[in-house]
Amino acid sequence: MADPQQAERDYFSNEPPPKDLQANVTLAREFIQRHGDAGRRLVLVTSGGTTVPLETQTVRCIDNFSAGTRGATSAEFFLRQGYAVVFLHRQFSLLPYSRHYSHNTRSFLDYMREEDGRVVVDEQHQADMLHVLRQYTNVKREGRLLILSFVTITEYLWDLREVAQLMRPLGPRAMFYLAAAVSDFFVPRDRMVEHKIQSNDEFSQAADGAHGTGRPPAARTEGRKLVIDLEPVPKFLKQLVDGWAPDGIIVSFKLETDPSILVKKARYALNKYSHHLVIGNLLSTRKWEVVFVSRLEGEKWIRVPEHRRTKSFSGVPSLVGSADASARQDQSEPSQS
Ligand code: PAZ
Repeated sequence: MADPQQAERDYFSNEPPPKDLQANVTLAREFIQRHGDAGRRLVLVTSGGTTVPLETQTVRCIDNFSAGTRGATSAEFFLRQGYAVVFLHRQFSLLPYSRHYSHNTRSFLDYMREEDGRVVVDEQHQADMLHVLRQYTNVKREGRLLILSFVTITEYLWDLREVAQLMRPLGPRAMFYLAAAVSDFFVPRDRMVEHKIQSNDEFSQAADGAHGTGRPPAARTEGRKLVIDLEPVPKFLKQLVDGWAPDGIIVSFKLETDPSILVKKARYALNKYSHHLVIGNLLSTRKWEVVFVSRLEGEKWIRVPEHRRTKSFSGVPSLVGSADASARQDQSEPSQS
């Protein structure tokens, strides 16, 4: 089996950092230091899906499913518990607080009307919006939410590594809550074609020798077929647990579609990486049930009662991966229909 440290060195020496990495690191360093000095608990919440670009000048990519609902909702709950939150999310996926009014079947403009030349919120939404706005304003005033974004798997991993290393001195006051849907496969930079992959042979780029490697590009046309030959992304959870933040509290998520393997795979991840908690969920039921798998408590299912499931408004789950989520939701979630 490949040495994880060597795999890390290879990955980060081959895959270039995102353009905004230094800017993100500067913001994160100040944020972590400020809250660390104040004795506050910090959580890095990752959210949304990573993309795998097929071309350097990317027209096409492979995406991982996730709207960012779990991450954005969970971030709100951490903030309510007094945490400072670094919210590392897929660009344009759901954000804490604004999620209540975005990515909906209705536009945020539908909550408002014009009155005497001014914009006002409709009466029926006043209470809910005020509730959300107050939470958001408090968090903003206290500077407890730092929002960073990624698009590709490589951007995600660079940001994760840098932020985790900055959080390392906080020890167990630092939590990592890894709800992002991260690709297991990718196109290495030295096997990526520069330009848009052509469907017409006449315009195709050289089918072999990508970047002088002698190996064919990982995504290419052969005849009229698109052939995609991805490589595995190194398992960075191992590096996070052992190297980047060895004293941090680490919570990973496991998404499956086959119910018969969910718990097995969650247990496997827990044993393999020796972190604190794996939260398993199935694609089809993730909005109302999750399973917590930990060494201390074994396997524990948390479900939103059936009569409450239909209550959540579109795009917002009833369950965010917290033991008393449904109870707390009573007090905290706006009740839109
Ligand atoms: O963002 P969302 O609420 O639509 O979905 C959340 C989720 C299913 C992506 C998350 O709960 C999760 O399981 N993340 C880890 C996915 C993975 O196994 O890589």
